[in-house]
Amino acid sequence: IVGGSFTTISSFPWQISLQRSGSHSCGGSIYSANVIVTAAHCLQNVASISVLKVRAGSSYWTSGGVLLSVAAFKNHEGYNPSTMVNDIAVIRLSSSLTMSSTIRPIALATTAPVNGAEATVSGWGTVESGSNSLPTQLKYIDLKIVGRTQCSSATYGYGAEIKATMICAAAAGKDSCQGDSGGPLVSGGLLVGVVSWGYGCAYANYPGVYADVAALRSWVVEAAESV
Ligand code: 4AZ
Repeated sequence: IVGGSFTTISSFPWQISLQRSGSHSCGGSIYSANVIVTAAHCLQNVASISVLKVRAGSSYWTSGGVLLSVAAFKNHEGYNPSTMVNDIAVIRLSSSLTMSSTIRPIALATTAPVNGAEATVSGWGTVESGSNSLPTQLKYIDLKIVGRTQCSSATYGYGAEIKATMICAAAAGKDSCQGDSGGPLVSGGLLVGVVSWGYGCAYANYPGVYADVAALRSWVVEAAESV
């Protein structure tokens, strides 16, 4: 998270840290007691499912809360790593989470947020473009939704790279960044986006790009039942 503030998990109890071989690699959101929503690109080239862990209920990716194993995951069948279309996945945990003030699911948006709506993104990702160190404590920023039509317009640098299952969000000097991928973009108390990609982080005219949860909602609901 670039330009963000430290926070605690009680304010973002749906946030999890997806870890690979003991290191934080991506964010994710609690969908139900045993299902996590994250980005498909976070699960590329997983050699063995045994290296994956999910930490829930902690403000720190390094310790606290609970650390669970992964029983299975499913990437969207239409995920395309070249275009980043349909960059969404579900993970089934090996045991169920116990809900508390620091662990709870977030509901999926049914309609895309309107252009200009306020939205909040959280994560343990890098605090500047190109950095290779992660903060240990959770951070967040408030952004404004940039609708798909606006995000692909000449106002910004992406043009036709913005596809039907993507939305954007931006604010001056603030952005999600590497290590925030898979994590939650929340507006009106609903999960509206999953951190997906961008040209660097917090560069002018290049908003962060998110998987549009409303557009992908029916896939998530079905995949959560069958993963
Ligand atoms: C990344 O490298 C990444 N500014 C994630 C999010 C954004 C950029 C890059 C959005 O995983």
